[in-house]
Amino acid sequence: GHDYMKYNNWETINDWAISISSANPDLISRQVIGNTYEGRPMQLLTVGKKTGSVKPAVFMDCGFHAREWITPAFCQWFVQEAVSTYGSDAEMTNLLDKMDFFVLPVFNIDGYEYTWTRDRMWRKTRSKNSGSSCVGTDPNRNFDAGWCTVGASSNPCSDTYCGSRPESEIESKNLANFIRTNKSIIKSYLTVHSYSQLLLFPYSYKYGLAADHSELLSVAQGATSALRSLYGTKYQYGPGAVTIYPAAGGSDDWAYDLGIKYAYTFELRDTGRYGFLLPESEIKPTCEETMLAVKYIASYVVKNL
Ligand code: 0X9
Ligand code: ZN
Ligand code: ZN
Repeated sequence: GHDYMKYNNWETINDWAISISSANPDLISRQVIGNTYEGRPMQLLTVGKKTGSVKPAVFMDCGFHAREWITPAFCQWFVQEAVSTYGSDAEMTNLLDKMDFFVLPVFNIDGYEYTWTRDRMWRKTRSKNSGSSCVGTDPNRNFDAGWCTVGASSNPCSDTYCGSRPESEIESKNLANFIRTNKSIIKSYLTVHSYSQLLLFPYSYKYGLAADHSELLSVAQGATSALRSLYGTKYQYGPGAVTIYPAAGGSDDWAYDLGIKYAYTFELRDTGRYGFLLPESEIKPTCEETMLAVKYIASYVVKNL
């Protein structure tokens, strides 16, 4: 069964998405933004008080890279914490009254399922590549942002294969189509990865600074200090190219260049002791501290509309 303090497989997460939305009809609605390559439904939850008017929104996805299991756990935690603290936590109540969170708990569902059944360290999608026996594309090299120019490979056997063209992956296309359609209301794009304890913002496909660099930097500083306030977990922050490595085709840079200013990539715990194999005992503290950073960014966004 479903447990917020354990890693849940795709079937359990899918059932959870359906049941938590039907149990909270005033706060959650659910839609499928498309199917994956292998035909699984990409469930998107809209979390926010239903007011009858159009609200600004934060889009957040988890599970881009299949083996980063703490990240779907965080998206599930976020949804549960949102509905259970609405009406008691003043900050969450204000956020859900004034905005919506679009939450995609698992982006790369086929890859995630593969890590449960075949190969725990799988990263990419599970699509076939023509002319190669190697499977999958790195979805975070597959977006139209300096596509395949740096930090990405054109070899289908590479873990950072950029795909045959931007949005060659149906999962990328489904996400990009949803964001393009809702671009006027989406004020922030958050994409959750692991591991390394970083909060990254554009650019990663080039060294040049984003037009909003100083504001992105100061919001990142605020968010990481909120995160650290709970258990002392230290996060580094800065533009992706200089803080982690140059890498083109990421969804954060793509969203930013589309006009979504507050575009951030989280790299959750840890710094390498367990890496992708983060023990289940760290799910709760990781999620609780990350909540503070996400709430900080969202509160900044609502104050600065
Ligand atoms: O390389 C990535 O896609 C991310 N790191 S991970 O270890 N989770 O694979 C970092 C992404 C930073 N943003 C861009 N490169 N656009
Ligand atoms: Zn990742
Ligand atoms: Zn909590």
